[in-house]
Amino acid sequence: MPMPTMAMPASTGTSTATTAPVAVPGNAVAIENFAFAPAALTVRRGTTVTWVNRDEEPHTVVAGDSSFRSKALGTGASFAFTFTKAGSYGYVCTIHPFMHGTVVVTP
Ligand SMILES: [Cu+2]
Repeated sequence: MPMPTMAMPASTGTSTATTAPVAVPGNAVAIENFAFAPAALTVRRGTTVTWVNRDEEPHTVVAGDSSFRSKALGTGASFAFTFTKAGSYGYVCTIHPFMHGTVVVTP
């Protein structure tokens, strides 16, 4: 006896959310909308961290303990610093002191 062929709806698959927010690569900090993103970054000792200004406004990246200091970064400009010592480095944008971030360097 004939088996009715079940018309299975084409499986379109579950919509896996592959559209993750554009993650900044592990060692990069974006400067966007007057904020550092991520504001807190943890890296291993010896890592070079790069800040990229994605704002229309100039920003700086200046460590609280002066271990690094960028000049004013225009739109699209970047600043890189290699952390050779473990520790916690707080930094600010000296133009907008309310902008601050932290890089934690693990041994
Ligand atoms: Cu700023």
